[in-house]
Amino acid sequence: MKIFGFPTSPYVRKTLLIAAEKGVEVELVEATPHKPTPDFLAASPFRMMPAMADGDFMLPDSTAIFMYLEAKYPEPALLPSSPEERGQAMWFDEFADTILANSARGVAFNRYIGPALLGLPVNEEAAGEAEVKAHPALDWLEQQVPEDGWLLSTYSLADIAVACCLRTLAYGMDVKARPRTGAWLERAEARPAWIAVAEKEAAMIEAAKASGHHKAG
Ligand SMILES: N[C@@H](CCC(=O)N[C@@H](CS)C(=O)NCC(=O)O)C(=O)O
Repeated sequence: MKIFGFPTSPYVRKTLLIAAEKGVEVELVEATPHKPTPDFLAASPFRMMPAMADGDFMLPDSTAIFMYLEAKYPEPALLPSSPEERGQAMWFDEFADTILANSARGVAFNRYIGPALLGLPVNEEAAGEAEVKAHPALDWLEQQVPEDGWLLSTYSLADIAVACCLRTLAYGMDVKARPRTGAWLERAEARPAWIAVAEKEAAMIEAAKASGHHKAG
């Protein structure tokens, strides 16, 4: 299975992690919305990453890809079984993908991703504005995180989506300052699937820097 994208994106990281948790082998194909290849465009008509190609079947959108993988590879389940927790898992996914991601993007892009990978100057004003918006979301999250274990009764899409977004935010600010959130994130980061994806991400960032792609913008 191919995933198109760049793993500093929380959505791309989310799909890589879901596949890794399920033991599905993935070929990560570097793709950016700015310079889309024909293959990437075929899978993602609106140039958003990630996109997936599983043989001839193509699908964009991290949550759509999650639903596909959960149905195709049901074990280990990444959606809890009760109706209540299923609803909550989708809400955490939505919270991560919209409320949290909106600020993560501004903080991470203006402090790290733009400067390190695209040759852009640090934009502290824009990063600071985004960071102010991140705090209410992080405060709310701190109240949801349990002292031990996961956001819901089992490790699920909820943990994956939120942790992936925090990982992007961490490129530009401290996301472990809140104690429950910090400890929960460290539990998530200790999972073998997370470690494997983090290694892929670090390697792709180093390769992008070394090849000078960032200078070309
Ligand atoms: N709902 C989508 C969001 C994907 C998304 O916004 N991806 C960003 C990268 S982090 C992107 O490709 N943006 C390019 C654009 O907006 O043109 C998902 O879950 O995959």
